[in-house]
Amino acid sequence: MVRRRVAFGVVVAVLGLAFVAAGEAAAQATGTITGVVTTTAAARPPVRITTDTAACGRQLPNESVVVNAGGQLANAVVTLTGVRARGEAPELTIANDGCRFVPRVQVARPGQVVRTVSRDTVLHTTTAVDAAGRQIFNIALPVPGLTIARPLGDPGIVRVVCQMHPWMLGWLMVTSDVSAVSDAEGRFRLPDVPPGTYTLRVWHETLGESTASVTVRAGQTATVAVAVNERR
Ligand SMILES: [Cu+2]
Repeated sequence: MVRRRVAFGVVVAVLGLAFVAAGEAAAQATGTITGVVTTTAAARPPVRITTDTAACGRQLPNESVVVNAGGQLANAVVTLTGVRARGEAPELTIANDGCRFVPRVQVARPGQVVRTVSRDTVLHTTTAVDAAGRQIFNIALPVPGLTIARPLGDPGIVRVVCQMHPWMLGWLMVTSDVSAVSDAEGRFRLPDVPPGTYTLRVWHETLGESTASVTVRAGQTATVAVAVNERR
């Protein structure tokens, strides 16, 4: 009887190890895509400010194209069309900060709640508009520190505007797909991608769209360079 119990225990332990091994194999069965978005487009001249200059200053950086000296493009949205993002989406905040929306460009999941806050002493609105021109929400932020949360809707590109300051502009790419925004050096990283060959789609607010093909192998990092140039 004792021997039988011991044997049973050993079988359970072996089965347990097999499950752990299978779990690890599943976790490792994905790869990562990293890359850089580049452009031949030049940075734009600063925006001249004529209202609320006490709070906003007389000029602000023009973020419609944010490119460094090496031609590396920030604020481009990289999406792996048809590959669903895994895990929880990171929390999302749009700050009215220095009379700009910070961050300028973000990715979001359908229905995700976005928080918006003001860090300025002037009245701002955070007004989200979908591609068809319909308002998703319109929030007035009269005082610094006030935070308000609202849900986003269906997939698509959402424009964020301030009704007080026409130069203020932000973007949300609402998608269930694996996606990321390029950083100040144009870099992006897409983890947890199942092996396969994909079309990587890159969207930029003024330069338009571009695609690149990339092949992902389990446990490996695929590197891809993609250019988004001005339409002629
Ligand atoms: Cu504003």
